[in-house]
Amino acid sequence: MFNVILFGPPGSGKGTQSEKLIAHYGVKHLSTGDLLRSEIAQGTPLGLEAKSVMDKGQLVPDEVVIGMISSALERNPTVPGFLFDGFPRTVAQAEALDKLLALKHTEIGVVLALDVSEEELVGRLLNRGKTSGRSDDTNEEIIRARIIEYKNKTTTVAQYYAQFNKVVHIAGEGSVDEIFESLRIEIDGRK
Ligand code: B4P
Repeated sequence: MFNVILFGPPGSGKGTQSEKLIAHYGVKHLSTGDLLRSEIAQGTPLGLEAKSVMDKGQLVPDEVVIGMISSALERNPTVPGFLFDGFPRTVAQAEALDKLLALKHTEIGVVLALDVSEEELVGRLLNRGKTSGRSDDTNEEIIRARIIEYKNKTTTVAQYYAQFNKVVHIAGEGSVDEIFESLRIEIDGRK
């Protein structure tokens, strides 16, 4: 089993590249953003709580997302690997993930970090907001709050995995296919 974390700020291309990686490698995609939006769409109590936090550009509490990932791992015992997209976003989430994977006698193979400038991120997300129907993409203030939340709470996740030499930085600007090619080379070199 080879497990990958796709890491980067909001709008860096995690969701976009995940689609290509799933098609190429057949891995199981676990996006906490998608899982949370599904709870919101179903109007569950968890979804209602998450929506109020996400609409401010803030992170949903660790215990909520760790619980969602733990259940998702249990539901998929036989996949060839997991692709974590938008998770972990805090060091507490990263430590919890390592423990969950250790229980399954596996670990993170590589953390692929997409580097994109702040102005490019804001432009991409405002552009997506025109059609996505996502309330957290339509307001520049909320988008910038998400980027600040990333800098304050999520960049430390890369430092956490760097101590195990698992982080590779990838230029996240350019065509979607060029970026996918860079990701593919890194994964194939480590599997
Ligand atoms: P997520 O759903 O994870 O979404 P994201 O970070 O906004 O976007 P992503 O990075 O996947 O988007 P992409 O670049 O592909 O999180 C949303 C919210 O959920 C968070 O703010 C938080 O509140 C909550 N949440 C999620 N996980 C959590 C966790 N673990 N803990 C706590 N809270 C959590 O797409 C952006 C746009 O760029 C698209 O329009 C795309 O077409 C475009 N694009 C992509 N690649 C491009 C390229 N190469 N060139 C030009 N445009 C490109």
